[in-house]
Amino acid sequence: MVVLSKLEHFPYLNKNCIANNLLYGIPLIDLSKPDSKQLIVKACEDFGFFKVINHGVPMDFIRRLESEAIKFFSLPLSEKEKAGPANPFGYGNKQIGENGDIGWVEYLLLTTNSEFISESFKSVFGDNPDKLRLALNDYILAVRKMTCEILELMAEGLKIQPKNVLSKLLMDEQSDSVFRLNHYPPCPELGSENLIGFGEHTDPQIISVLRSNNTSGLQISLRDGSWISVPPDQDSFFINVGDSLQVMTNRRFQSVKHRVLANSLKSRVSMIYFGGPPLCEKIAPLPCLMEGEESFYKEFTWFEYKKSAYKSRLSDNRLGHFEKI
Ligand code: GA4
Repeated sequence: MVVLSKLEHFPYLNKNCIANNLLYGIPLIDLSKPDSKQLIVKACEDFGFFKVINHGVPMDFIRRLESEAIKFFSLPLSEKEKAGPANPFGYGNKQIGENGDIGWVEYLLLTTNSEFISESFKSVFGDNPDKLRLALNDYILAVRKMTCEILELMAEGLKIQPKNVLSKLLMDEQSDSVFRLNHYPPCPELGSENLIGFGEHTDPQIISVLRSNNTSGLQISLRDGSWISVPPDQDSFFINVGDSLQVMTNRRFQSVKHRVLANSLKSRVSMIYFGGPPLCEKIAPLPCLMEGEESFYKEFTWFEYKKSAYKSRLSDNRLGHFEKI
């Protein structure tokens, strides 16, 4: 009985979610349904996180990128290291960022802006025309398109005009977006202990779009501070509200804290698109959402926020420095 009365407040929870996820499900948004605008807004307010189905990204693009990523991560370490270090872009292993964070993960970090992957890729892999590069190109363009559709539905749900206020930041030639391929190798010695694959953090950008294979590990933090495991689903995407969107909505949405735990038996492969604005863009609450209220934040540009974020540790509260006292 208690469960049912709680669920009434979460209209996006369908039977599928309830079966998958016990008491608190993960909000599920069907992009082909007319009520998705309102449900996206509700999911961002309640969780800063939701799962998307009927997303329109061709399965072939997803499978091709996954299989190329697996081929890359299967190379000998010495080969992979030729594409490193991930500073700012390239191959990284265990070390996350520059400030001492460590995880049970190896990854490729790439920029997606203007000259796009070919340039970023050349600096990482040299001139080698590569199937991975082509797979990345198709995948990122399709995922960016879907992300922009989601941001436009969000703007409509928030009654913001024009509806491309958010999506235009990702479509801008100067958009400072990033792409990440993560590989979490299995860790058989684990036993019942939890090993951190990627420590808890929020994403600094506007929005992040994650797809993984069918290996568990991702957890999100709920508003009460508890952690729940997100059941993996290789056919869906998972959307995170980032710090910048928290500021642009003056905290109506909050960026979601998340982490990844290593799995003792199966390898986890995830691919994440981090949609960011141009470096010179002011990150401030959208005036139409303010209704006479004060901004919780000082004025800053994405460049200033990013610079400060990259000096922080993963679990730091990065927005703290930018709050008005
Ligand atoms: C988290 C989101 C993205 O993965 C990322 C990460 C970045 C990195 O791996 O270099 C950061 C992290 C992320 C936030 C704080 C800083 C920077 C590691 C770190 C300790 C690419 C990003 O944009 O911010």
